[in-house]
Amino acid sequence: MPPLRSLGAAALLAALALPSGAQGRPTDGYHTTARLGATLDSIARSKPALVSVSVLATSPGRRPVHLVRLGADDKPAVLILAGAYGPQVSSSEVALRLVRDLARDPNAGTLLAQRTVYVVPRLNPDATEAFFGALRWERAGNDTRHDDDRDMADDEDGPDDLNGDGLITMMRVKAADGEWIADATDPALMRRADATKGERGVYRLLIEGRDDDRDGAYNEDAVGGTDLSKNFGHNFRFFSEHAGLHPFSAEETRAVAEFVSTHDQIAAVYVLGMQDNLLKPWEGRRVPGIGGNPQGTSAGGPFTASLPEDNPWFNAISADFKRLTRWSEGPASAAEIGDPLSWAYFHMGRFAFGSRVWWPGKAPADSTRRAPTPDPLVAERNDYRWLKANHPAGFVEWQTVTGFTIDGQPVEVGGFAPGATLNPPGRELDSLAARHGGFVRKLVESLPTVSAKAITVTEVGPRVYRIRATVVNDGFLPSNAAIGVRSRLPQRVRVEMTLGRDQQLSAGRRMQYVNALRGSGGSESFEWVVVAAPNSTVTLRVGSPHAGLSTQTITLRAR
Ligand SMILES: [Ca+2]
Ligand SMILES: [Ca+2]
Ligand SMILES: [Ca+2]
Ligand SMILES: [Ca+2]
Repeated sequence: MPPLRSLGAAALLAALALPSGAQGRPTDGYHTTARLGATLDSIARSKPALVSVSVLATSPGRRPVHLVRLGADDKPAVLILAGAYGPQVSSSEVALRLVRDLARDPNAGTLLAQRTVYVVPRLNPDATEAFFGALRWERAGNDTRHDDDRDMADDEDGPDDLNGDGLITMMRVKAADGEWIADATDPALMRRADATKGERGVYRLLIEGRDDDRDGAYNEDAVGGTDLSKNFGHNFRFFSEHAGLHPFSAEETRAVAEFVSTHDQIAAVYVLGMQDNLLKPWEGRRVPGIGGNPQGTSAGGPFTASLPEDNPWFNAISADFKRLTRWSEGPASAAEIGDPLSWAYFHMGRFAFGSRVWWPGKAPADSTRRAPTPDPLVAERNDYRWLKANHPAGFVEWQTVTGFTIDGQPVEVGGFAPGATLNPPGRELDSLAARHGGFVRKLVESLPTVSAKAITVTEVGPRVYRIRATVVNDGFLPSNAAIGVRSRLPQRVRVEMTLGRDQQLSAGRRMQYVNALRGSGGSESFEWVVVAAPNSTVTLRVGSPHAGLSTQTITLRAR
Protein backbone atom coordinates (compact mmCIF):
# COMPACT_ATOMS: atom_id res chain seq x y z
CA MET A 1 0.00 0.00 0.00
CA PRO A 2 1.65 3.31 -1.01
CA PRO A 3 1.90 5.99 1.68
CA LEU A 4 -1.10 8.30 1.84
CA ARG A 5 1.03 11.39 1.27
CA SER A 6 2.25 10.12 -2.08
CA LEU A 7 1.66 12.40 -5.04
CA GLY A 8 -1.07 10.08 -6.34
CA ALA A 9 -3.12 10.22 -3.16
CA ALA A 10 -2.75 14.00 -2.96
CA ALA A 11 -3.91 14.41 -6.53
CA LEU A 12 -6.80 12.08 -5.81
CA LEU A 13 -7.90 14.09 -2.79
CA ALA A 14 -7.61 17.34 -4.73
CA ALA A 15 -9.62 16.02 -7.64
CA LEU A 16 -12.51 15.06 -5.40
CA ALA A 17 -12.54 18.19 -3.27
CA LEU A 18 -15.76 20.10 -3.70
CA PRO A 19 -15.35 23.39 -5.52
CA SER A 20 -15.11 26.26 -3.07
CA GLY A 21 -16.87 29.58 -3.49
CA ALA A 22 -20.14 29.86 -5.46
CA GLN A 23 -22.15 28.44 -2.58
CA GLY A 24 -25.50 26.78 -2.84
CA ARG A 25 -25.65 25.97 -6.54
CA PRO A 26 -27.60 22.75 -7.01
CA THR A 27 -24.74 21.25 -9.02
CA ASP A 28 -22.11 21.82 -6.33
CA GLY A 29 -20.48 18.50 -5.51
CA TYR A 30 -21.84 16.92 -8.71
CA HIS A 31 -19.68 15.91 -11.66
CA THR A 32 -20.29 16.62 -15.31
CA THR A 33 -19.40 13.61 -17.42
CA ALA A 34 -16.11 15.28 -18.38
CA ARG A 35 -15.24 15.79 -14.70
CA LEU A 36 -16.45 12.32 -13.83
CA GLY A 37 -14.04 10.86 -16.38
CA ALA A 38 -11.13 13.01 -15.18
CA THR A 39 -11.80 12.06 -11.57
CA LEU A 40 -11.97 8.34 -12.36
CA ASP A 41 -8.72 8.61 -14.32
CA SER A 42 -7.11 10.36 -11.39
CA ILE A 43 -8.20 7.59 -9.00
CA ALA A 44 -6.89 4.93 -11.42
CA ARG A 45 -3.54 6.75 -11.76
CA SER A 46 -3.13 6.88 -7.99
CA LYS A 47 -3.93 3.15 -7.56
CA PRO A 48 -2.92 1.51 -10.85
CA ALA A 49 -2.64 -1.96 -9.32
CA LEU A 50 -6.16 -1.78 -7.92
CA VAL A 51 -8.24 0.36 -10.27
CA SER A 52 -8.61 0.54 -14.03
CA VAL A 53 -10.97 2.65 -16.11
CA SER A 54 -12.16 1.93 -19.62
CA VAL A 55 -14.93 3.08 -21.92
CA LEU A 56 -17.79 0.59 -22.13
CA ALA A 57 -19.72 2.43 -24.83
CA THR A 58 -20.02 5.79 -26.50
CA SER A 59 -23.40 7.48 -26.29
CA PRO A 60 -25.19 8.89 -29.35
CA GLY A 61 -24.03 12.30 -28.06
CA ARG A 62 -20.41 11.04 -28.29
CA ARG A 63 -19.99 10.90 -24.52
CA PRO A 64 -18.14 8.03 -22.83
CA VAL A 65 -19.92 5.48 -20.66
CA HIS A 66 -17.18 4.58 -18.19
CA LEU A 67 -16.49 1.16 -16.77
CA VAL A 68 -14.35 0.89 -13.66
CA ARG A 69 -12.77 -2.30 -12.45
CA LEU A 70 -11.52 -2.67 -8.90
CA GLY A 71 -9.42 -5.73 -8.09
CA ALA A 72 -8.35 -8.59 -10.31
CA ASP A 73 -10.28 -9.22 -13.52
CA ASP A 74 -11.01 -12.90 -13.02
CA LYS A 75 -12.45 -13.15 -9.51
CA PRO A 76 -16.07 -13.50 -8.41
CA ALA A 77 -17.55 -10.07 -9.00
CA VAL A 78 -20.25 -7.59 -8.10
CA LEU A 79 -21.42 -5.23 -10.84
CA ILE A 80 -22.65 -1.82 -9.71
CA LEU A 81 -24.83 -0.14 -12.31
CA ALA A 82 -25.84 3.53 -11.94
CA GLY A 83 -27.12 6.47 -13.93
CA ALA A 84 -29.51 4.64 -16.25
CA TYR A 85 -32.26 7.13 -15.42
CA GLY A 86 -30.83 10.52 -16.37
CA PRO A 87 -32.45 12.79 -13.76
CA GLN A 88 -31.18 10.60 -10.90
CA VAL A 89 -27.66 12.04 -10.96
CA SER A 90 -27.17 11.10 -7.30
CA SER A 91 -26.74 7.47 -8.39
CA SER A 92 -23.67 8.36 -10.48
CA GLU A 93 -22.25 10.45 -7.68
CA VAL A 94 -22.66 7.61 -5.19
CA ALA A 95 -21.06 5.17 -7.66
CA LEU A 96 -18.09 7.52 -8.15
CA ARG A 97 -17.61 7.84 -4.40
CA LEU A 98 -17.88 4.06 -3.95
CA VAL A 99 -14.94 3.74 -6.37
CA ARG A 100 -13.00 6.45 -4.56
CA ASP A 101 -13.67 5.05 -1.09
CA LEU A 102 -12.80 1.47 -2.06
CA ALA A 103 -9.61 2.66 -3.75
CA ARG A 104 -8.63 4.64 -0.65
CA ASP A 105 -9.51 2.00 1.91
CA PRO A 106 -6.35 0.33 3.24
CA ASN A 107 -8.40 -2.76 4.15
CA ALA A 108 -9.99 -3.15 0.73
CA GLY A 109 -6.81 -4.62 -0.79
CA THR A 110 -7.33 -7.98 0.94
CA LEU A 111 -10.95 -8.15 -0.17
CA LEU A 112 -10.16 -7.07 -3.73
CA ALA A 113 -7.41 -9.67 -4.09
CA GLN A 114 -10.20 -12.26 -3.99
CA ARG A 115 -13.07 -10.30 -5.49
CA THR A 116 -13.76 -7.91 -8.36
CA VAL A 117 -16.03 -4.89 -8.28
CA TYR A 118 -17.14 -3.51 -11.63
CA VAL A 119 -18.79 -0.09 -11.66
CA VAL A 120 -20.70 1.61 -14.47
CA PRO A 121 -21.23 4.99 -12.82
CA ARG A 122 -23.23 6.78 -15.50
CA LEU A 123 -25.01 4.78 -18.13
CA ASN A 124 -26.86 7.76 -19.63
CA PRO A 125 -24.42 10.68 -19.88
CA ASP A 126 -26.49 12.37 -22.60
CA ALA A 127 -29.56 12.73 -20.40
CA THR A 128 -27.48 13.73 -17.39
CA GLU A 129 -26.19 16.81 -19.22
CA ALA A 130 -29.60 18.43 -18.63
CA PHE A 131 -28.73 18.55 -14.92
CA PHE A 132 -25.69 20.74 -15.55
CA GLY A 133 -26.93 23.04 -18.28
CA ALA A 134 -28.02 26.66 -17.93
CA LEU A 135 -31.58 25.34 -18.20
CA ARG A 136 -32.27 22.44 -15.83
CA TRP A 137 -34.94 19.88 -16.59
CA GLU A 138 -35.70 16.23 -15.98
CA ARG A 139 -34.42 14.65 -19.12
CA ALA A 140 -34.55 10.86 -19.40
CA GLY A 141 -33.63 10.23 -23.05
CA ASN A 142 -30.20 9.97 -24.64
CA ASP A 143 -29.23 11.96 -27.75
CA THR A 144 -30.93 9.65 -30.25
CA ARG A 145 -33.29 11.82 -32.26
CA HIS A 146 -36.87 10.76 -31.89
CA ASP A 147 -40.14 12.02 -33.32
CA ASP A 148 -42.24 11.55 -30.18
CA ASP A 149 -45.52 12.71 -31.74
CA ARG A 150 -44.93 11.25 -35.23
CA ASP A 151 -45.46 14.49 -37.10
CA MET A 152 -42.42 13.91 -39.32
CA ALA A 153 -40.37 16.47 -37.37
CA ASP A 154 -37.80 15.51 -34.72
CA ASP A 155 -37.58 17.28 -31.38
CA GLU A 156 -39.51 20.34 -32.59
CA ASP A 157 -41.29 21.27 -29.36
CA GLY A 158 -39.36 20.95 -26.11
CA PRO A 159 -40.01 22.74 -22.81
CA ASP A 160 -39.29 26.47 -22.34
CA ASP A 161 -38.43 28.42 -19.22
CA LEU A 162 -41.38 30.82 -19.00
CA ASN A 163 -40.54 32.47 -15.67
CA GLY A 164 -36.80 32.74 -16.24
CA ASP A 165 -35.71 30.77 -13.15
CA GLY A 166 -33.48 28.41 -15.14
CA LEU A 167 -35.72 25.44 -14.27
CA ILE A 168 -38.36 23.53 -16.16
CA THR A 169 -41.20 22.79 -13.78
CA MET A 170 -44.94 22.49 -14.47
CA MET A 171 -47.52 25.03 -15.60
CA ARG A 172 -51.20 25.14 -14.74
CA VAL A 173 -53.92 27.00 -16.54
CA LYS A 174 -57.65 27.13 -15.92
CA ALA A 175 -59.62 25.36 -18.64
CA ALA A 176 -63.12 23.99 -19.06
CA ASP A 177 -61.73 20.56 -19.87
CA GLY A 178 -59.13 20.64 -17.08
CA GLU A 179 -58.80 17.43 -15.09
CA TRP A 180 -56.77 18.81 -12.19
CA ILE A 181 -57.50 20.65 -8.97
CA ALA A 182 -55.31 22.21 -6.28
CA ASP A 183 -55.21 20.04 -3.17
CA ALA A 184 -57.30 21.46 -0.30
CA THR A 185 -54.71 20.78 2.39
CA ASP A 186 -51.56 21.82 0.50
CA PRO A 187 -52.79 24.05 -2.35
CA ALA A 188 -49.35 23.99 -3.97
CA LEU A 189 -49.93 20.32 -4.79
CA MET A 190 -52.03 19.34 -7.77
CA ARG A 191 -54.14 16.24 -8.06
CA ARG A 192 -56.65 14.81 -10.48
CA ALA A 193 -60.24 15.61 -9.63
CA ASP A 194 -62.05 12.56 -8.27
CA ALA A 195 -65.44 12.38 -10.00
CA THR A 196 -66.62 9.72 -7.53
CA LYS A 197 -66.42 12.45 -4.87
CA GLY A 198 -68.19 14.97 -7.07
CA GLU A 199 -65.01 16.93 -7.75
CA ARG A 200 -64.72 18.87 -11.01
CA GLY A 201 -61.42 19.52 -12.73
CA VAL A 202 -60.36 23.16 -12.95
CA TYR A 203 -56.85 23.17 -14.37
CA ARG A 204 -54.86 21.74 -17.21
CA LEU A 205 -51.47 20.65 -15.90
CA LEU A 206 -48.64 20.78 -18.43
CA ILE A 207 -44.89 20.83 -18.61
CA GLU A 208 -43.62 24.42 -18.59
CA GLY A 209 -43.24 25.82 -22.10
CA ARG A 210 -44.72 27.24 -25.26
CA ASP A 211 -46.34 25.44 -28.16
CA ASP A 212 -43.27 26.06 -30.32
CA ASP A 213 -44.70 24.46 -33.46
CA ARG A 214 -48.28 25.70 -32.92
CA ASP A 215 -49.88 22.31 -33.30
CA GLY A 216 -52.03 22.80 -30.22
CA ALA A 217 -49.96 20.49 -27.99
CA TYR A 218 -47.44 21.78 -25.47
CA ASN A 219 -43.89 20.40 -25.31
CA GLU A 220 -44.92 17.18 -26.98
CA ASP A 221 -41.58 16.43 -28.66
CA ALA A 222 -38.46 17.39 -26.73
CA VAL A 223 -34.84 16.52 -27.36
CA GLY A 224 -34.03 13.13 -25.88
CA GLY A 225 -34.55 9.72 -27.41
CA THR A 226 -34.18 6.58 -25.34
CA ASP A 227 -34.56 6.34 -21.58
CA LEU A 228 -32.01 3.63 -20.83
CA SER A 229 -33.79 2.65 -17.63
CA LYS A 230 -36.60 1.34 -19.87
CA ASN A 231 -34.51 -0.20 -22.66
CA PHE A 232 -33.49 -3.50 -21.02
CA GLY A 233 -34.97 -6.84 -21.98
CA HIS A 234 -37.26 -7.91 -19.15
CA ASN A 235 -40.87 -6.78 -19.47
CA PHE A 236 -39.92 -4.33 -22.22
CA ARG A 237 -42.86 -2.24 -23.42
CA PHE A 238 -42.88 -1.65 -27.14
CA PHE A 239 -44.12 1.82 -28.22
CA SER A 240 -44.07 3.20 -24.69
CA GLU A 241 -42.60 6.65 -24.16
CA HIS A 242 -38.79 6.78 -24.46
CA ALA A 243 -38.47 2.97 -24.22
CA GLY A 244 -36.57 2.78 -27.52
CA LEU A 245 -37.38 0.88 -30.68
CA HIS A 246 -36.73 -2.55 -29.16
CA PRO A 247 -34.91 -3.99 -26.14
CA PHE A 248 -31.24 -2.97 -26.20
CA SER A 249 -31.80 -0.67 -29.18
CA ALA A 250 -29.50 1.81 -27.42
CA GLU A 251 -25.74 1.46 -27.73
CA GLU A 252 -25.36 1.96 -23.96
CA THR A 253 -27.75 -0.78 -22.83
CA ARG A 254 -26.45 -3.19 -25.45
CA ALA A 255 -22.93 -2.67 -24.10
CA VAL A 256 -24.11 -3.60 -20.60
CA ALA A 257 -25.83 -6.70 -21.95
CA GLU A 258 -22.69 -7.75 -23.81
CA PHE A 259 -20.54 -7.10 -20.78
CA VAL A 260 -22.67 -9.19 -18.44
CA SER A 261 -23.08 -11.92 -21.05
CA THR A 262 -19.32 -12.24 -21.43
CA HIS A 263 -18.47 -11.92 -17.72
CA ASP A 264 -19.56 -15.11 -16.04
CA GLN A 265 -17.65 -13.99 -12.97
CA ILE A 266 -20.44 -11.53 -12.10
CA ALA A 267 -22.31 -13.18 -9.25
CA ALA A 268 -24.44 -10.25 -8.10
CA VAL A 269 -25.60 -6.91 -9.45
CA TYR A 270 -26.31 -3.78 -7.42
CA VAL A 271 -28.42 -1.27 -9.31
CA LEU A 272 -28.45 2.32 -8.05
CA GLY A 273 -31.63 3.39 -9.79
CA MET A 274 -35.38 3.82 -9.62
CA GLN A 275 -36.25 0.25 -8.64
CA ASP A 276 -36.03 -1.03 -5.08
CA ASN A 277 -36.00 -4.55 -3.73
CA LEU A 278 -33.90 -3.87 -0.66
CA LEU A 279 -36.27 -1.86 1.53
CA LYS A 280 -39.12 -4.03 0.32
CA PRO A 281 -37.64 -7.34 -0.85
CA TRP A 282 -39.16 -9.15 -3.77
CA GLU A 283 -41.63 -11.76 -2.66
CA GLY A 284 -41.28 -14.69 -5.00
CA ARG A 285 -44.37 -16.74 -5.76
CA ARG A 286 -45.62 -19.16 -8.36
CA VAL A 287 -47.82 -17.27 -10.81
CA PRO A 288 -49.84 -19.30 -13.31
CA GLY A 289 -48.60 -18.60 -16.83
CA ILE A 290 -50.43 -18.37 -20.14
CA GLY A 291 -53.19 -20.97 -20.36
CA GLY A 292 -52.34 -22.21 -16.88
CA ASN A 293 -48.93 -23.47 -18.03
CA PRO A 294 -46.02 -22.86 -15.69
CA GLN A 295 -44.16 -19.60 -16.20
CA GLY A 296 -40.61 -19.84 -17.42
CA THR A 297 -41.60 -22.23 -20.23
CA SER A 298 -42.28 -21.48 -23.88
CA ALA A 299 -45.97 -22.29 -23.40
CA GLY A 300 -46.42 -20.43 -20.12
CA GLY A 301 -44.51 -17.25 -20.96
CA PRO A 302 -41.86 -15.45 -18.95
CA PHE A 303 -41.67 -15.20 -15.18
CA THR A 304 -43.48 -12.21 -13.72
CA ALA A 305 -42.44 -12.86 -10.13
CA SER A 306 -39.14 -13.93 -8.63
CA LEU A 307 -38.86 -17.58 -7.62
CA PRO A 308 -39.99 -18.48 -4.09
CA GLU A 309 -36.74 -20.41 -3.53
CA ASP A 310 -34.85 -17.11 -3.76
CA ASN A 311 -36.98 -15.38 -1.10
CA PRO A 312 -34.76 -16.19 1.89
CA TRP A 313 -31.75 -14.63 0.17
CA PHE A 314 -33.56 -11.47 -0.89
CA ASN A 315 -34.85 -11.17 2.67
CA ALA A 316 -31.42 -11.71 4.20
CA ILE A 317 -29.63 -9.21 1.95
CA SER A 318 -32.46 -6.73 2.54
CA ALA A 319 -31.95 -7.12 6.29
CA ASP A 320 -28.22 -6.43 5.79
CA PHE A 321 -29.07 -3.33 3.77
CA LYS A 322 -31.43 -1.96 6.40
CA ARG A 323 -29.02 -2.64 9.23
CA LEU A 324 -25.98 -1.17 7.48
CA THR A 325 -27.67 1.89 5.94
CA ARG A 326 -30.05 2.48 8.88
CA TRP A 327 -32.86 3.03 6.37
CA SER A 328 -36.12 1.35 7.17
CA GLU A 329 -38.46 2.94 4.66
CA GLY A 330 -38.39 4.90 1.45
CA PRO A 331 -40.30 5.54 -1.74
CA ALA A 332 -41.90 2.61 -3.52
CA SER A 333 -40.03 0.95 -6.35
CA ALA A 334 -40.69 2.36 -9.82
CA ALA A 335 -42.37 -0.12 -12.15
CA GLU A 336 -40.13 -2.94 -13.35
CA ILE A 337 -40.52 -2.29 -17.07
CA GLY A 338 -37.42 -2.69 -19.23
CA ASP A 339 -35.29 -1.77 -16.21
CA PRO A 340 -31.78 -3.03 -15.46
CA LEU A 341 -32.65 -4.55 -12.06
CA SER A 342 -35.28 -7.04 -13.17
CA TRP A 343 -33.26 -7.81 -16.31
CA ALA A 344 -30.19 -8.75 -14.25
CA TYR A 345 -32.27 -11.20 -12.23
CA PHE A 346 -34.78 -12.61 -14.68
CA HIS A 347 -32.62 -12.71 -17.81
CA MET A 348 -29.07 -12.97 -16.56
CA GLY A 349 -29.84 -15.23 -13.58
CA ARG A 350 -27.94 -13.09 -11.09
CA PHE A 351 -28.80 -12.12 -7.57
CA ALA A 352 -29.79 -8.52 -8.25
CA PHE A 353 -30.46 -5.82 -5.71
CA GLY A 354 -31.77 -2.32 -6.29
CA SER A 355 -31.88 0.84 -4.21
CA ARG A 356 -33.54 4.20 -4.87
CA VAL A 357 -30.22 5.81 -3.79
CA TRP A 358 -31.61 8.92 -2.03
CA TRP A 359 -35.01 10.39 -1.22
CA PRO A 360 -36.47 13.14 0.94
CA GLY A 361 -36.82 12.14 4.59
CA LYS A 362 -40.01 11.87 6.55
CA ALA A 363 -41.67 15.23 7.07
CA PRO A 364 -42.85 15.87 10.64
CA ALA A 365 -46.58 15.48 11.16
CA ASP A 366 -48.43 18.78 10.77
CA SER A 367 -51.40 19.03 13.12
CA THR A 368 -52.71 22.25 11.57
CA ARG A 369 -52.88 20.85 8.04
CA ARG A 370 -54.20 17.36 8.45
CA ALA A 371 -53.97 15.23 5.33
CA PRO A 372 -56.98 13.14 4.33
CA THR A 373 -57.00 9.37 4.84
CA PRO A 374 -56.43 7.63 2.59
CA ASP A 375 -54.24 10.34 1.11
CA PRO A 376 -54.10 10.33 -2.71
CA LEU A 377 -50.96 12.49 -2.50
CA VAL A 378 -49.20 10.64 0.29
CA ALA A 379 -45.74 10.58 -1.34
CA GLU A 380 -45.87 14.05 -2.93
CA ARG A 381 -47.19 15.62 0.27
CA ASN A 382 -44.36 14.20 2.32
CA ASP A 383 -41.76 15.27 -0.27
CA TYR A 384 -43.28 18.75 -0.51
CA ARG A 385 -43.34 19.31 3.23
CA TRP A 386 -39.88 17.88 3.71
CA LEU A 387 -38.43 20.04 0.93
CA LYS A 388 -40.14 23.19 2.27
CA ALA A 389 -38.58 22.52 5.68
CA ASN A 390 -35.14 21.33 4.56
CA HIS A 391 -34.42 22.43 1.02
CA PRO A 392 -36.93 25.14 0.00
CA ALA A 393 -35.37 25.60 -3.45
CA GLY A 394 -36.64 22.10 -4.22
CA PHE A 395 -40.18 23.36 -4.74
CA VAL A 396 -41.10 26.36 -6.89
CA GLU A 397 -44.21 28.09 -5.56
CA TRP A 398 -46.79 28.80 -8.22
CA GLN A 399 -46.48 32.22 -9.79
CA THR A 400 -48.31 33.83 -12.70
CA VAL A 401 -46.20 34.31 -15.81
CA THR A 402 -46.46 37.84 -17.18
CA GLY A 403 -47.18 38.29 -20.86
CA PHE A 404 -48.09 34.66 -21.56
CA THR A 405 -51.55 33.13 -21.75
CA ILE A 406 -53.12 29.96 -23.05
CA ASP A 407 -56.56 30.37 -24.65
CA GLY A 408 -56.71 33.79 -23.01
CA GLN A 409 -56.19 32.36 -19.52
CA PRO A 410 -53.28 33.36 -17.29
CA VAL A 411 -50.63 30.70 -16.78
CA GLU A 412 -48.96 29.83 -13.48
CA VAL A 413 -45.60 28.08 -13.26
CA GLY A 414 -44.47 26.00 -10.28
CA GLY A 415 -44.03 22.57 -8.75
CA PHE A 416 -41.09 20.37 -7.81
CA ALA A 417 -37.73 21.60 -9.08
CA PRO A 418 -36.12 19.18 -11.56
CA GLY A 419 -34.58 16.24 -9.72
CA ALA A 420 -35.36 17.72 -6.29
CA THR A 421 -36.72 14.44 -4.96
CA LEU A 422 -33.89 12.39 -6.50
CA ASN A 423 -30.73 14.35 -5.74
CA PRO A 424 -29.59 15.64 -2.35
CA PRO A 425 -27.52 18.80 -1.86
CA GLY A 426 -23.95 18.00 -2.89
CA ARG A 427 -22.62 18.29 0.64
CA GLU A 428 -24.61 15.16 1.57
CA LEU A 429 -23.19 12.96 -1.19
CA ASP A 430 -20.13 11.75 0.75
CA SER A 431 -22.14 10.50 3.71
CA LEU A 432 -24.76 9.07 1.36
CA ALA A 433 -22.06 7.11 -0.46
CA ALA A 434 -20.65 5.87 2.85
CA ARG A 435 -24.04 4.35 3.69
CA HIS A 436 -24.16 2.53 0.37
CA GLY A 437 -20.48 1.64 0.72
CA GLY A 438 -21.04 -0.37 3.89
CA PHE A 439 -23.67 -2.38 2.09
CA VAL A 440 -21.52 -2.90 -1.01
CA ARG A 441 -18.70 -4.32 1.11
CA LYS A 442 -21.13 -6.68 2.78
CA LEU A 443 -22.47 -7.77 -0.59
CA VAL A 444 -18.97 -8.39 -1.93
CA GLU A 445 -18.20 -10.45 1.17
CA SER A 446 -21.44 -12.41 0.72
CA LEU A 447 -20.60 -13.87 -2.68
CA PRO A 448 -20.52 -17.66 -2.99
CA THR A 449 -17.10 -19.19 -2.33
CA VAL A 450 -16.80 -22.77 -3.53
CA SER A 451 -13.87 -25.14 -3.02
CA ALA A 452 -13.10 -28.86 -2.68
CA LYS A 453 -12.47 -30.09 0.84
CA ALA A 454 -11.93 -33.32 2.75
CA ILE A 455 -10.17 -35.02 -0.15
CA THR A 456 -9.29 -38.61 0.70
CA VAL A 457 -7.55 -41.33 -1.30
CA THR A 458 -8.00 -45.01 -0.43
CA GLU A 459 -6.20 -47.87 -2.10
CA VAL A 460 -8.90 -50.43 -2.89
CA GLY A 461 -6.70 -52.85 -4.84
CA PRO A 462 -3.37 -52.91 -6.65
CA ARG A 463 -3.22 -49.72 -8.79
CA VAL A 464 -6.86 -48.96 -7.91
CA TYR A 465 -7.67 -45.85 -5.86
CA ARG A 466 -10.92 -44.39 -4.56
CA ILE A 467 -10.96 -40.59 -4.34
CA ARG A 468 -13.57 -38.76 -2.32
CA ALA A 469 -14.05 -35.03 -2.15
CA THR A 470 -16.64 -32.68 -0.72
CA VAL A 471 -17.47 -29.53 -2.64
CA VAL A 472 -18.35 -26.82 -0.14
CA ASN A 473 -19.75 -23.29 -0.46
CA ASP A 474 -18.29 -21.24 2.38
CA GLY A 475 -19.78 -17.96 1.12
CA PHE A 476 -23.11 -16.60 2.27
CA LEU A 477 -25.12 -16.62 -0.95
CA PRO A 478 -25.94 -19.89 -2.73
CA SER A 479 -23.66 -20.78 -5.63
CA ASN A 480 -26.56 -19.93 -7.98
CA ALA A 481 -29.88 -18.21 -7.50
CA ALA A 482 -32.86 -20.47 -8.24
CA ILE A 483 -33.49 -18.32 -11.32
CA GLY A 484 -29.89 -18.97 -12.37
CA VAL A 485 -30.34 -22.73 -12.09
CA ARG A 486 -33.38 -22.37 -14.36
CA SER A 487 -31.66 -20.13 -16.90
CA ARG A 488 -28.23 -21.83 -16.66
CA LEU A 489 -26.73 -18.38 -16.23
CA PRO A 490 -24.16 -17.88 -14.88
CA GLN A 491 -22.65 -21.34 -15.33
CA ARG A 492 -23.15 -23.71 -12.45
CA VAL A 493 -20.38 -25.07 -10.25
CA ARG A 494 -18.40 -27.60 -12.25
CA VAL A 495 -16.52 -30.56 -10.77
CA GLU A 496 -13.89 -31.84 -13.17
CA MET A 497 -11.48 -34.72 -12.69
CA THR A 498 -8.56 -34.69 -15.11
CA LEU A 499 -6.49 -37.84 -15.55
CA GLY A 500 -3.13 -38.49 -17.19
CA ARG A 501 -2.67 -40.58 -20.29
CA ASP A 502 -1.94 -43.82 -18.44
CA GLN A 503 -4.78 -43.41 -15.95
CA GLN A 504 -8.33 -44.69 -16.26
CA LEU A 505 -11.57 -43.76 -14.58
CA SER A 506 -13.48 -46.90 -13.59
CA ALA A 507 -16.22 -45.17 -11.56
CA GLY A 508 -17.43 -41.60 -11.26
CA ARG A 509 -17.57 -38.94 -13.94
CA ARG A 510 -14.91 -36.76 -15.43
CA MET A 511 -17.15 -33.74 -15.42
CA GLN A 512 -20.35 -32.92 -13.58
CA TYR A 513 -22.34 -29.89 -12.52
CA VAL A 514 -23.87 -28.94 -9.19
CA ASN A 515 -27.22 -27.18 -9.41
CA ALA A 516 -26.89 -24.90 -6.40
CA LEU A 517 -24.99 -25.18 -3.17
CA ARG A 518 -26.53 -23.15 -0.40
CA GLY A 519 -24.16 -20.85 1.43
CA SER A 520 -22.58 -21.18 4.90
CA GLY A 521 -21.23 -24.67 4.32
CA GLY A 522 -23.68 -26.20 1.85
CA SER A 523 -21.92 -29.21 0.33
CA GLU A 524 -22.12 -32.14 -2.01
CA SER A 525 -19.81 -35.16 -2.00
CA PHE A 526 -18.25 -36.86 -4.99
CA GLU A 527 -16.44 -40.11 -5.54
CA TRP A 528 -14.21 -41.51 -8.26
CA VAL A 529 -12.31 -44.78 -8.71
CA VAL A 530 -9.11 -44.42 -10.69
CA VAL A 531 -6.81 -47.09 -12.08
CA ALA A 532 -3.34 -45.61 -12.12
CA ALA A 533 0.26 -46.08 -11.11
CA PRO A 534 1.03 -45.59 -7.41
CA ASN A 535 2.19 -42.04 -6.59
CA SER A 536 0.95 -40.67 -9.90
CA THR A 537 -1.28 -37.58 -9.70
CA VAL A 538 -4.70 -36.50 -10.90
CA THR A 539 -6.14 -32.98 -10.99
CA LEU A 540 -9.45 -31.93 -9.45
CA ARG A 541 -10.86 -28.62 -10.63
CA VAL A 542 -13.89 -27.25 -8.83
CA GLY A 543 -15.96 -24.09 -9.05
CA SER A 544 -17.22 -21.54 -11.51
CA PRO A 545 -16.05 -18.06 -12.49
CA HIS A 546 -18.63 -16.37 -10.23
CA ALA A 547 -18.19 -18.68 -7.23
CA GLY A 548 -14.42 -19.10 -7.37
CA LEU A 549 -12.27 -21.73 -9.03
CA SER A 550 -9.88 -24.01 -7.19
CA THR A 551 -7.49 -26.60 -8.56
CA GLN A 552 -5.99 -29.43 -6.51
CA THR A 553 -3.37 -31.97 -7.45
CA ILE A 554 -4.09 -35.29 -5.77
CA THR A 555 -1.37 -37.92 -5.33
CA LEU A 556 -2.61 -41.51 -5.54
CA ARG A 557 -1.30 -43.36 -2.55
CA ALA A 558 -2.87 -45.10 0.40
CA ARG A 559 -3.44 -42.82 3.37
CA1 LIG B 1 -42.30 15.56 -33.74
CA1 LIG C 1 -38.11 13.97 -29.43
CA1 LIG D 1 -39.06 27.90 -15.15
CA1 LIG E 1 -46.49 21.68 -30.00
